[in-house]
Amino acid sequence: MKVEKKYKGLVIKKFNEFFLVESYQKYNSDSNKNFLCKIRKSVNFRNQLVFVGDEVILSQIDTTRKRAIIESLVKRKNLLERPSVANISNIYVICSVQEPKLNLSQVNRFLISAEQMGVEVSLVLTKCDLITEQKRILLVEKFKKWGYQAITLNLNSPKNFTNLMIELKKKKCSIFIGPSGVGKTTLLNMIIPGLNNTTASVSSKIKRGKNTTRNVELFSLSSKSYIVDTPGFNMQTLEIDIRELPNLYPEIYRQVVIKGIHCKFRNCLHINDQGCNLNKNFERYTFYKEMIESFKSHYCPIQAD
Ligand SMILES: Nc1nc2c(ncn2[C@@H]2O[C@H](COP(=O)(O)OP(=O)(O)OP(=O)(O)O)[C@@H](O)[C@H]2O)c(=O)[nH]1
Ligand SMILES: [Mg+2]
Ligand SMILES: [Zn+2]
Repeated sequence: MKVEKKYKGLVIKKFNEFFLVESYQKYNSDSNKNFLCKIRKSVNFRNQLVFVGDEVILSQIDTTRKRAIIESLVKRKNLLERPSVANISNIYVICSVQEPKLNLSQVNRFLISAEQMGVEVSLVLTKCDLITEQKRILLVEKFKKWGYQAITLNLNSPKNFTNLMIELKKKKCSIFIGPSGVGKTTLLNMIIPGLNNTTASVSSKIKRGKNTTRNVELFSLSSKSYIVDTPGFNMQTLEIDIRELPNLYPEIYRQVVIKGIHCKFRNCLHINDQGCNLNKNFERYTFYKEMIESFKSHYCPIQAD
């Protein structure tokens, strides 16, 4: 049956030139609200410009065959690159404490890349059943100093999963990012009953994940809440405006914005700069400094008024 009206929907999956769109519209008693869609040819946006997480307007709706055409794109709030996902409200950086081993420099890079999006960032430490309680507490203390209240998960303790699930249900669209093999899909399977997405054990040879998840897909947790599972990736390059970097470290941001410290130069990068008043006595300062130095930019600080 063809419907004349236009529906608004959410892109939940993308493959080749097709998009799976969940319609917001309720019709009849049909519980399947998903439509297989293509983009209208005459529209002046190209295929690659519609991403998972985008809201779209559907036309030429065939409710029997579950087909429709994407007529236009609703203005998006943000776009995460690598993997490309639109309209994210929360980022969960997922890292395991063992198998693969926790790599602090990598956690730092994931957090910085997440902070760049300007949305709420949370840190989740998985596989805490593989370390002692004492070690777990030390890690929580460490990340508190980094500015994050780490959520620690243990496969043998469902309580933490339940708490996280309650939290996720309050968020609009959360994304799980982190290296391969840390347990992103395992977590998703526990949160969404009956999902049963493929997971795989970490390679015993190379002690790394096997890149089990291949696609970006949005899963519904409740009618107003979604989660995106992503393929694990080890971030190599970060593209950040050097002047933005101090704002992406809570340890620096808090000193500048909350405590109101002033350096001699406006936009001071806090690297041996003359007249810098930042308290550099925090663990991640070395990472920060290395990151600044790795961006080969000819940056000139601007003198404060
Ligand atoms: N011991 C322990 N193992 C876990 C835990 N969470 C996940 N695992 C195991 O870790 C392995 C990798 O889990 P996945 O969920 O496939 O990891 P992933 O992050 O989705 O990996 P990619 O899809 O490759 O990015 C599986 O064998 C899981 O059973 C945990 O809390 N404790
Ligand atoms: Mg996975
Ligand atoms: Zn400074």
